Amino acid sequence: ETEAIAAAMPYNVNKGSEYDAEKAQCPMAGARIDQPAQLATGSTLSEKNNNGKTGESALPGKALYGQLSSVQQNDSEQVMTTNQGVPIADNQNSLTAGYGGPALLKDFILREKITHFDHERIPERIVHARGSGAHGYFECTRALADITCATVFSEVGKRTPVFTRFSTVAGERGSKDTARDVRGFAVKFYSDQGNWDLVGNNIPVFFIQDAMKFPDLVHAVKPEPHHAMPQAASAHDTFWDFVSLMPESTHMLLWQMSDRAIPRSYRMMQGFGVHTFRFVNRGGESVFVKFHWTPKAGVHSLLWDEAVKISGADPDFHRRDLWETIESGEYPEWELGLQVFTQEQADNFSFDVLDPTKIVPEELVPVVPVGKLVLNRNPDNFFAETEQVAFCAAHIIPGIDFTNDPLLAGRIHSYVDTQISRLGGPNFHEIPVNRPLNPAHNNQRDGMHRQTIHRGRVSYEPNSLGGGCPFQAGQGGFISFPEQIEGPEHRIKPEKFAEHFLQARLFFDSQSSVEQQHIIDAFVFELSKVTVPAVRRRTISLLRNVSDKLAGPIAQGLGMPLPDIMPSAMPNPPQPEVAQSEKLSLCAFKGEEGIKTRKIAILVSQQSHVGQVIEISEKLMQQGAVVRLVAPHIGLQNNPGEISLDADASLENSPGFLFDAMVIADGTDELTQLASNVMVDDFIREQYRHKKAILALGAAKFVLQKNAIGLAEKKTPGVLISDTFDAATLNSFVSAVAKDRHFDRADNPADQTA
Ligand code: HDE
Repeated sequence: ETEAIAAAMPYNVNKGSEYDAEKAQCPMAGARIDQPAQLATGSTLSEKNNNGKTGESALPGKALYGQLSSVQQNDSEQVMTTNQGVPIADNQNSLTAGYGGPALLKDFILREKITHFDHERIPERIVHARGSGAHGYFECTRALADITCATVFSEVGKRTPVFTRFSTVAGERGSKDTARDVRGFAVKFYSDQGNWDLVGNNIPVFFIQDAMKFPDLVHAVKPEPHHAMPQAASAHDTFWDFVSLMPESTHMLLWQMSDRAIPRSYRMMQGFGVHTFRFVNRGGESVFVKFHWTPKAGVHSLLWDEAVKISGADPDFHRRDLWETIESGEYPEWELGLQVFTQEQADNFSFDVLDPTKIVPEELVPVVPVGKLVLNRNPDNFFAETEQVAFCAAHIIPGIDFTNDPLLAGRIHSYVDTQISRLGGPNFHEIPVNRPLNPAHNNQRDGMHRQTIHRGRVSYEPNSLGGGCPFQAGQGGFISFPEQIEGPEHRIKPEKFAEHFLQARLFFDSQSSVEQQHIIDAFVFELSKVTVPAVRRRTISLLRNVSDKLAGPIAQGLGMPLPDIMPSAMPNPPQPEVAQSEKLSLCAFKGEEGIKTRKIAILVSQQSHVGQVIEISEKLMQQGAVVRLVAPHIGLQNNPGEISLDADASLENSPGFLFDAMVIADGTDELTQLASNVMVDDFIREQYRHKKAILALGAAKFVLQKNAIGLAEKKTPGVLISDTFDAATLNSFVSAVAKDRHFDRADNPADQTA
């Protein structure tokens, strides 16, 4: 019988972490699972380059996985020792004088252990403290040697190892994943010209135009200093006080209030370099470039109500999602696209391309795909890799250069500086995850935590005692683009920086009506948490510059009259080139992956038809979905006369809002066990309210009748009720899940017309 039960359990070869008991098991304490060969090479540069340089892309050093594995520790079958390697006889009892006597100061074993423990934490990142990372590779799909000498782009098919970290901005290290916030999207390319960090966000613009304002912005959005509240939220007085006094933040505010700020998954969001950068080719010619990452899985978001609830049930929602999908072999993938344009084009735009509160609409400069990013390996140790990884906007390589964006200038300074206090000194580049694959050779010496043992007596240049080494790379090294600069020193910005509203309006006008409503709702929610009426008023008077279609409903939602419009710094702005841009709406990024990696709950009980449950699970898993059996309790659902189903999850530990869709299979006795369960009612209501697909088979219609205000009696978009589970039912359900949300559904089941 045990075999029969085992055979009946859902099994999905592609979902190791979810279902394959063997793969899901933790390795024996201390043991290390070696990467399969194709994984290791997938994320490394060509092995044949390891023995000396054979061309541009030759890397004298080891590939990244080799670099990290050389410091991996395998404790299996080892005796426990102190940090000095002294074997420890007893790890349970401290040394005392006599039985029950005082502990002794000379217990160096206890003291070493406690001292190390006392210092286990390092300061968290001042912003972007909460995050998750993964290893992978970047593959060039379009050679760009004509416009950049960055060898990452030198030839089609070339792979460069990467480490990527996604993050929220405002919350502390232990805060929830689903806060309304900007997401960091930072990629470290371990290129053969040294490390290049593209430290971007999932929103293409920023709040401020100048680094000078960054500490103010961060102080305003972080928990208020007197009582340290609220955590991971912008919905409070100080944030709105600041931004309502900073009209340049208006464009960013619209993005932040849009569904972009509550992504469904890190795997389902875009990334942007934000600033305009430069590409420079071998001849020293330069073009401007903007970086866009677009996920293959499409761009998908949560609903606010869902985000709030998820943060309670699973604060690690995004971290878990990233980890589990990579473990299961469904490697997330993004396309890198570039907008490339010239100085002459830039001069003629109605906005300044060096202003980080502006995008370059795709109607003006199309995005051209040039590569792909694949994340295929989870870190072995969160602290050693994800926490200690040090991204830096100043880490660029030959072929890439900065522009005079005044926000970027401050970033070039800030990142190295912050690592010095966060990682304890200037040698953080020696931490394995930060080490370049192209080894560092210079005369920098000493400092806290130095690992490298430099040999010889020469640590200066020029020298003759060391044979002149290390020597300058000359034309092969990094050469700054020789931009002509003239004019006086002053604290003034170019004129176009004074226009703050046209692109905010462009963004709003480019959204679907559902997205516009979500933006309005988000403003209403955030401002309803602001306790000072003058701040609410000022924000709305600012937003009137964008559109009264935005400001009006917000004022209404807050029960206040529409205030006067805030005077703008540029009363006669230039005519914008575009009034609507398709790619600003999430509707443009549905993705092509169908139900792949989507989480589907099948609600089961002792009354469920086991055969049908197994059939549904198999069919959905064949299409790449992650299926979980959710029951009133976990474990075996003893069904008299049938094989028992083994439930993965309970209604209590896995509520409906954690899933993308739900199924209730057919069963006996009108499925009374589910129909009478109040948690099933919650489950259905939330799936309904969050506009997700619902499939009810056979007797499941009684569950829908009894719950959720008689859903079975109504024809509701995305709710499928069928007596049988045949190919047509499966197909309709799969398209309903792939559609993601059914916004044509009433918010309240009672309002759904029959
Ligand atoms: Fe950052 N930012 N930032 N930032 N930023 C940091 O660096 C800073 C900005 C971004 O996963 C810090 O190592 C200044 C824009 C990401 O480790 C710090 C300014 C964009 C991450 C810092 C900005 C970003 C950071 C904190 C304005 C999008 C997380 C810890 C001049 C293009 C990287 C650290 C990771 C982190 C400074 C503005 C993205 C303090 C001064 C614009 C993704 O150095």
